[in-house]
Amino acid sequence: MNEHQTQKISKFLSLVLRHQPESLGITLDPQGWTEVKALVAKMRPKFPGIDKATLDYVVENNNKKRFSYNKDQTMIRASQGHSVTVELDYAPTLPPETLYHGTVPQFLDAIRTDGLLKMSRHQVHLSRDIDTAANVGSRRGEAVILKVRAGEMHRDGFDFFVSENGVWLTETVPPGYIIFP
Ligand code: HQG
Repeated sequence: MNEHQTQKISKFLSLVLRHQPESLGITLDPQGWTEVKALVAKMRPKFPGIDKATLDYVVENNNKKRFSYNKDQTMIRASQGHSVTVELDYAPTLPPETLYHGTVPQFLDAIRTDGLLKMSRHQVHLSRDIDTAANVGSRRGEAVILKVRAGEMHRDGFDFFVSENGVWLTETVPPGYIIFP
């Protein structure tokens, strides 16, 4: 399968597994899982020839490992990034002392006032390394990297979760825990 086709399928999976399952006529269970068989069948008109092996390839080779199967590979879900309500059931985890968030200059005033909010997603997305944060920010313009004092937040009672693909998630980051450049 060529790179272009893989990317098209991956983008489509992000859309239906994170944001608009109803657009394909599938449903997600409370933890965000949907049945592989039904998904493949419903994708076939748009992606002729698609089968479970195609999905295996996309799940395995997606650059951010955005999707995962359950144990017996009958169900699939997005590992993070949802705007629909899901309970991802990741266990609260001790974060590193510092996490990073990449954003852009035009949001800084609002972030100074309100902190980091989840906006349309399910949680605020943070990363362990600066490079990832820089990439996330640069999707929208000139990236600005914010440092988040995650260890201190945790000691103050905030919960952190790490998704199956290594993204750190939390409900909100009040401005006092953010170090601005
Ligand atoms: C900003 C992609 C104003 C925030 C990425 C961000 C990531 C505020 C935007 C994942 C704000 C939300 C998530 C406030 C936060 N006022 N703006 N108080 N608080 N913001 O896309 O973190 O490719 O929902 O800085 O790589 O950019 O989809 O979040 O700029 O991992 O897998 O509001 O999405 O992954 O944007 O990106 P997003 P994000 P995927």
